[in-house]
Amino acid sequence: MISLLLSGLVAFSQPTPTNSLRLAMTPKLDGVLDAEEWDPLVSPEPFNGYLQWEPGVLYAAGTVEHGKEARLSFDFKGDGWTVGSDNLEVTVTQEGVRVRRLIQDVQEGARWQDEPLIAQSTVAKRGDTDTGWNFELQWRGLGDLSFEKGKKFNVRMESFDQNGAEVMAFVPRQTVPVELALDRAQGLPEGMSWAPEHVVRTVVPGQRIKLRLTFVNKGEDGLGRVDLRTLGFASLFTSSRQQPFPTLDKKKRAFLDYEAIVSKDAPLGYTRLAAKIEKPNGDVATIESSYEISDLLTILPNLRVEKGQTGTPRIIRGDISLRSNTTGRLNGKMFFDLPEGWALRRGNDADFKIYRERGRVKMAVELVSPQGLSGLQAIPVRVQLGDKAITSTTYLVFD
Ligand SMILES: [Ca+2]
Repeated sequence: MISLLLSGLVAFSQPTPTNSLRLAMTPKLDGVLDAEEWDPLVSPEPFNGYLQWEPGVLYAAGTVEHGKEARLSFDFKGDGWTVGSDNLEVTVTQEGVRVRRLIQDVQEGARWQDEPLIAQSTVAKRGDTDTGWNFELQWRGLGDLSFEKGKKFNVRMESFDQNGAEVMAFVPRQTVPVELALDRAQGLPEGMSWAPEHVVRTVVPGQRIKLRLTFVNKGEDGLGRVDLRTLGFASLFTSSRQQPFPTLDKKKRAFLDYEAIVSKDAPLGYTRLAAKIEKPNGDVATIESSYEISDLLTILPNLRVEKGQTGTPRIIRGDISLRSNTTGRLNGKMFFDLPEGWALRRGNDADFKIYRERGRVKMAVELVSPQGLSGLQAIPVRVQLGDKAITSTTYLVFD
């Protein structure tokens, strides 16, 4: 009897995650979980869950057995699964993604509310494995839900029998806290601290980036070699180096520089530097720091749908920041590739020049939608730098 009870408890608890700090890492959404592509969060065998992000986007992945589905529970305020209206359940099956919100109703008690708009803001790719299937999920934050550095929330990842018994809404769920971060360290020796001191975190293929790690070591001496390399898809396109741990200065500080030479064929996206440091006891400490291999220019939209009646033509206003990621000057034009029926009042076919190294310009925008739109709408933005096109799609909710 006791053992039954215990195993029941175990089934409902969530193991401590590998690390609550989740790094910015861009996966390749193809249904295959490649080496160093994903950041493991939980591995209660046989379900393995992964979680990471990049600005504006959360990424999750998992390995699921045959006949099962993955269930991700997000408590965005981290104040308890049955508290507030910030609790979302995302179910990934072989067929699709379902999102529902836990609603606390004073009269009716807890109930589920489907969130089709949020489900629409996700993309899931699946692939077969020997014992089941993988999924890779992209979730673009909309409205109040923004996935940015420093965001903290609670999460639970697990798998269940497909078509299993319906879960009552009010049953509590144990979730673990996570934070969206750019840096983290594991296993640093006692008395040692570190901080990133990077001037920038973006680099264009064909150029180089210097990432500086600073250390203060008030603990024991005798740190051994350091291995510095970029992990994941960019590993083959970036330089790596090994060196002894630098000597501490009088203030017990040391600086470790990684100058990555990024080849022109390097894949775009967030990747990470890993510094592995040999400790006096033979163990290894690891520092990871995310950086972005980016296009020459980053498009940062800040648009909103003005209030109006559902289904009528709506005005979209705001601005689009264009951020140069290069040392050279840039000039080009911005376009909105919208279907017929849209009126592009301001910002379309607009010239810009960025003179300063890594400078930015802000482009004012005003668009008018055709009538009859509702739900999630894609607003595609294109920047032409001569023959080169850089595109970005922002999503707006028409209510
Ligand atoms: Ca993949």
